[in-house]
Amino acid sequence: MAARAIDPADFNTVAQAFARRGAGSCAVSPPKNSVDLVGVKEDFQVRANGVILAAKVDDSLASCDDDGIIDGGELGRVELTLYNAGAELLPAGAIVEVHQPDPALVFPDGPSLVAPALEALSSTVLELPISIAAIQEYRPLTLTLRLVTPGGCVEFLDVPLDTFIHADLKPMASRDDDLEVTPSVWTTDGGNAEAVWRRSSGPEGGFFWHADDVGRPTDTPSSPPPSRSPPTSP
Ligand SMILES: [Ca+2]
Ligand SMILES: [Ca+2]
Repeated sequence: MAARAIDPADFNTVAQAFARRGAGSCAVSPPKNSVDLVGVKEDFQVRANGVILAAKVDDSLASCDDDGIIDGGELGRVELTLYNAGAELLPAGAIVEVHQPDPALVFPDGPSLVAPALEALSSTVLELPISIAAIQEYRPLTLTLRLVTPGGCVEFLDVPLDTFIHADLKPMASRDDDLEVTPSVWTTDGGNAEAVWRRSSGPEGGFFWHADDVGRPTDTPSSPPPSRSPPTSP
């Protein structure tokens, strides 16, 4: 990334040199602590590599209560960040779709979109309008965002996106923070904390705080709010 920022020609030369040695755009490293390199996947090509960096669902296109959650009668969007982690131009035509969507979801423009061309090591934000059919109760659900890129490293890439629909947020209504809604009362601190900690979701559903192993020493705590003792009796 630094080489490309200084001179794209140098970047291409470096990328080609890495690819000749098996570290092409689709190469996969072995586990960080591996001592036998088992798990490494070599690639001898320089190409594009589209990935979904982040995604969320909100009610921002036509909201009744501005709580960020899609309720009946509102129009929201799936917003996602598409990133080209490869060293070649990602040509226009990558497709992002909500794969096998829940019947409660409605997509006014269809459940998929076509991405524009994307330069190497650059990103773009895409959005897909979404609403819900007439339902009466709160529901958690998981969307599967499927990315298919022309000539991509894999046939398709699935990214789960946990969300919930038809709910109302009541700030300060609970003494507990189970991380299911935002904002969380937990805070992060320290250098580059936003690159280490993030609110994430898992295969079993539900949200939690996750810290990436960034491969270097960090001092970036995630902290609960200060505890408050009940007033003492005289
Ligand atoms: Ca709403
Ligand atoms: Ca609501």
